[in-house]
Amino acid sequence: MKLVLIAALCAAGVSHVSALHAQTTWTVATGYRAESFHTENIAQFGRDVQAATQGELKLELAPNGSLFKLGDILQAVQDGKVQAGETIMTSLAKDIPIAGADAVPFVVGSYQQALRLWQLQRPGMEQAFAQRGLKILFSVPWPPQGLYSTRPVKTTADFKHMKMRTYNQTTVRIAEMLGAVPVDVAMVDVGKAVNEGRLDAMITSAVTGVENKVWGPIKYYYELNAWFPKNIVFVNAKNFDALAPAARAVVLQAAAAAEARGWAASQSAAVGATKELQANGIKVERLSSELDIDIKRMGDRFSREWVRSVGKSASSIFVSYYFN
Ligand code: PCA
Repeated sequence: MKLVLIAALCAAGVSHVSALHAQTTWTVATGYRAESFHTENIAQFGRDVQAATQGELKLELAPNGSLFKLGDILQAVQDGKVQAGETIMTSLAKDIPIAGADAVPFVVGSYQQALRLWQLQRPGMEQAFAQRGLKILFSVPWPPQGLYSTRPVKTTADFKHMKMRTYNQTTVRIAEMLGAVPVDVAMVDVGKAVNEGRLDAMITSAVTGVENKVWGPIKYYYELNAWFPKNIVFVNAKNFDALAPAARAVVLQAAAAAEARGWAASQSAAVGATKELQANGIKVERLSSELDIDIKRMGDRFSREWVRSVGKSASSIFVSYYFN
């Protein structure tokens, strides 16, 4: 008798709670640290969504590759193993060729140009994501990519046999063209790899160098301004479609705000980071004119290879980018 009563009370309690506060939680998996400006921006997005839906939709972050490694996040969200995620767009280039557009060297030289490229890239990306049952929420760039080195580099010959860190197809190809040895290291492991002498050079942003405290072994940073790779935040479309229409609208509105806020955060992080590298003893320099010419030539070669391998969708993005 007593047990029946308790069971009845519990059942009533549960249905009462779910009727009043139907609550959904999305976990957002990312391969970057909680302190990264990208992750902080996603956390703010989550707070905005939670506040605007009055707790109906809650976002929980799984940073640092704790749930899935960066390279596995797209598939995990696609397979419904986690509701939402963030990855770096260029890592998808093998499956979604136009995702590689933002890591073609020396096309984009400013945040304004990076935004223009994103606007041209977005429709194709949305289509490719939709085909995988995914919905894009927003995309935010890393600051411009520069070159780090443990020793001064003046000509391409200086790179021979250097261990060069890679994180996407562009960095692998550049290392190959330079005769360096490509070494794939996750962003969160860069500091350790540098300190253990596993890396002599790398192309990434000033922000990433600061976050990994690469000073000590790394002595030089050359401001290449080579490209502005973007991270992309997305959700499984089934989870998005399961929301009430008002909550869907809230998510899209908060995503648009997160995109704008993220671009501004990237820009201000970029300014502070180069100064911090300098303050920690890294020499911030320009490339020698010889190396500059050779690296630009490699960039051109990479662009040609990329457009040729991707085909029409790549050339149409670049034709619009350059001529419209
Ligand atoms: N940081 C990330 C991607 C680009 C960047 O600036 C990394 O180094 O992996």
